[in-house]
Amino acid sequence: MQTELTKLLGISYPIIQGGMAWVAEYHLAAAVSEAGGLGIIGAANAPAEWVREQIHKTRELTEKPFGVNVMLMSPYAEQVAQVAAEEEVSVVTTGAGSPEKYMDLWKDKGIKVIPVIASVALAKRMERCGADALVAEGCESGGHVGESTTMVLVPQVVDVASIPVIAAGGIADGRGIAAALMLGAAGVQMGTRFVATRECQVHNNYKEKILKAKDIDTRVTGRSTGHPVRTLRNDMTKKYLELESRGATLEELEYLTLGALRKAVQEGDVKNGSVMSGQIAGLIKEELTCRELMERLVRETDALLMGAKNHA
Ligand code: TUI
Repeated sequence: MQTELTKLLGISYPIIQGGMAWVAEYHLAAAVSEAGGLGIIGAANAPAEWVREQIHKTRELTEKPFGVNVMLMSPYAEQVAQVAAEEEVSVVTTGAGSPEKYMDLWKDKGIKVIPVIASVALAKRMERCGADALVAEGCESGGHVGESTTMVLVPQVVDVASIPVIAAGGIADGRGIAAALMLGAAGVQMGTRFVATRECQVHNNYKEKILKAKDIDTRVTGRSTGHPVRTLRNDMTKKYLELESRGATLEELEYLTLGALRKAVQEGDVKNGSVMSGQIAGLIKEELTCRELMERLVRETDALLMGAKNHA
């Protein structure tokens, strides 16, 4: 399973964990890195000092490389960007915007910068301004989504990029990983699959909702506001989508989602909270430790790649 990505990052397997808001904290990040992938702390809307503390706590649990995801719409993005540089984390990934203005700050510290992008145009811009790799994230993913699916986005990004491309969105097993590699990706990023792991600290109701989800159970809210977000369907999405179709104001809609992710992740309110999840939740049937999961993913992928070789 050695690829350009494992070489670039100094990791054993080309599998990175998504920097999920409220979910990707130090227990999970350290466990993924210890299992041979790349763990990532999701800064989301958290203050910079919380992020610094998370970095220190991760370092107490692992000596392996890990990363920080900077959510560019956060009011603290600037300070979080500074903390990532000061702490000289191995990798920074970014989401929900363009990280151009922070590029030199990170590159000067030797940090590998991997923007998450959802379009070919942004992929080109990111390579031009010095990105080391790209995560091409299809709209099957959970949270803030773009327009194109993974199947459509990844090969088009691969065709214009000369840096490694990491596929994300809709991947949760060896079949997905092998398919991503066939599309030209050098690795994958998975989010939802890592939520259903033992080391992930989300409320048990959140994990159960993912394990029980069926193929058609996600919804995208906020298309009308320009902030489309994919979550598992519940009372909140029902109300939101009704209001949205009636042309509700931004204030009314924001009221419904205010603090909704925290409510689901920490309080386990999966009825009124925002249970961000990718469409692949329907495929996920059991909670595993990160090490069990990683071993299974590698075994499944290797078997498929071996089969492809024997057929050639
Ligand atoms: O960022 C994500 N996923 C996220 S961020 C997040 S926190 C949040 N919660 C509620 C509302 C909004 C955010 C939850 N999930 N994925 C990476 C990603 N980035 N997907 C799409 C994009 C993206 C979108 C627009 C990247 C850049 C962009 O515009 C760039 C420009 O041209 O300025």
